[in-house]
Amino acid sequence: MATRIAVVGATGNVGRELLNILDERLFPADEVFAVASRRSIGKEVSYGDKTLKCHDLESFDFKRVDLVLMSAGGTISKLWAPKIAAAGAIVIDNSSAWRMDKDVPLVVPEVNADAVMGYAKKNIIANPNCSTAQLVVALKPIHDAVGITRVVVATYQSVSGAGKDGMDELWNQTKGIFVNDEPTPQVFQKDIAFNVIPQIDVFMDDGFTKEEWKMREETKKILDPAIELVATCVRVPVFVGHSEAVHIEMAGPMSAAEAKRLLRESPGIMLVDDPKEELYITPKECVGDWATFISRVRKDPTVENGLAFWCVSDNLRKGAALNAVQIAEELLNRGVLKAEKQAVTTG
Ligand code: 11C
Repeated sequence: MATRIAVVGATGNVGRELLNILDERLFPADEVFAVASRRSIGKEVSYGDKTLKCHDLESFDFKRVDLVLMSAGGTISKLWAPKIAAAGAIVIDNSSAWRMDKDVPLVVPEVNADAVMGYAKKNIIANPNCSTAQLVVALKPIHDAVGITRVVVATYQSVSGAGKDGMDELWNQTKGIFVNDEPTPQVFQKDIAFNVIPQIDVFMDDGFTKEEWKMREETKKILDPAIELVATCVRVPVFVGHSEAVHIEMAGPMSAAEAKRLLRESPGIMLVDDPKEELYITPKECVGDWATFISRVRKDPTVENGLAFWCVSDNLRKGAALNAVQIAEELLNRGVLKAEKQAVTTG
C-alpha cells in the first residue's frame, strides 16, 4: 500500500505544479484526486500521462485519503484544514492560515526537516511563503557555520505569486500598451507592465507590508528567532521566479570564498557565480528547476562581518509545490505515510 493523496486547489498555479511534482519525483501514491471549488467541476488537470477530473471540495469524502496537499487560499484553509485533519488525513497547507500557529510546524526540509513530526498536534503542516522558502535555504549553511545576526533583503517578486490573475494582468497590460488599450489594474495596486511596485499584500500599522512581515516572522520560526530581518518586497514584471538581493551580518568572520564553498555543498542550492565570466542566474533561467540558485556572493565591506548575495528560485516550485512535496517525502521517510517502494530523498 502506498499513500492516497488529494490535491485541493488543483486548478490553480500551485495546484497544477503539485501534480507535476508528485509525478516527476515518483511519489509513491496509490490514488491521486484533484479537488477544487464547485466552479471547477468538470475541469480536467494533468497528472503525468493521466487526466484527472476535479472533485467538488464540498462533497469530497476526505476519509478516502491519507494526505492532502492544499493550495486554495487562507480562507478555505482556515475552514477546511481542521475538518480534513479530523477525517484522519494529514494536511500540508500552502496558505498563510496556519503558519504562525504554535501547534503547527512550519517546514522547509533543507532547514528544519525534523519539525515535520510536530504534525501530530493538529494533523496540519504549514508551507512557508515563497519568498521565505528560498531565503532560509540560502541562510541555513552560513547560520550553522558562523551565526547570522541580521538580514537586510530586497525582493523582486514575479506576478505568478499573485496567481493566474496576476499573470493575466501582466500579459494583457503589456499587449495593451502597444495598441493604446491598456487595462486598468485589478490585481495589482498600480500598472505592472514596464513598472515595479513596492507593495506586496496590505500595509500594516508600522509601515511594512504583510509580505515583509511574513518574511521576518517565518524566518524566525523556521531558522532562528534571534535573527533580525528587515525586508522590502517589490513586485516586478516577471512571470515566474522570485529574486532577492540579500545582505547579512554574521556573529564572526566568513570570507566570500568560504561562504561559496559551504553554499556549493548544501542541499537544495546551486551556486552559479563567476563575475569574470558574467555568470549569474536570472529568474527566467530558474523556471521549472528545483534549486535555490545563488550568485554574486561577495564581502559587504560596510559592516564588520558582512556578506551580500543574489538568490533566485522558481516561486511555484521551491516557493510552494516542491517544498510541500518535500515535506510529504519527509513524512514517508519517517514512516508516517505509507510507501510501496523506498522513499525518495529530498533535495
Ligand atoms: C506573492 N509571496 O508573491 C506571495 C504569494 O503567503 O503564501 C504567496 C502568499 C503566501 O505574492
